[in-house]
Amino acid sequence: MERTFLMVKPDGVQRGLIGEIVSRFEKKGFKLVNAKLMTVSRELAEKHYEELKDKPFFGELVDFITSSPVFAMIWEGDNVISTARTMMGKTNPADAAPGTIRADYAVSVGMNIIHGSDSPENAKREIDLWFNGETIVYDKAISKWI
Ligand code: RTP
Ligand code: MG
Repeated sequence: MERTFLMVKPDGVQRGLIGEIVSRFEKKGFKLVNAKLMTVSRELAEKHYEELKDKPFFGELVDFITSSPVFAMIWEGDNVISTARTMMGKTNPADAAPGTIRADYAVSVGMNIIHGSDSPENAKREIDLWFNGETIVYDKAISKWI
């Protein structure tokens, strides 16, 4: 079963959108297998976004992610990596399709509400980085997940 790392960024947490965002993925049929509200160290933010370290906005991006708490999550389900990216919408909310999270709740590329892993390799890397790879097991669940 595929897993991805999603994070409500500081703008989404401060605007009270954690519940709305969790709700969208729950209603879709994905399974939440770990989550935490946390402040982010510069070291963690720089590792998380290391692929972007040469971009002109890297410093601002790290400043933003470390500025205030984020809500970090691991979600599980069929094709959850790409489906979550589709549900999030394009990076720049101005280009995001109506009905996506970024289109519905954001206007700026810097404050675009949510992060989601963009590939199986990055999903594994990010789940290890943020949660030490640990997930919660639903071993007494009454039926198979929908
Ligand atoms: P994310 O990693 O946060 O899920 O976003 P993404 O894959 O859609 O976009 P990515 O290229 O990985 O960029 C990471 C975050 O950097 C900010 N950004 N700012 N000022 C700019 O031109 C610019 N471009 C990207 C965005 O907040 C983006 O989500
Ligand atoms: Mg990205």
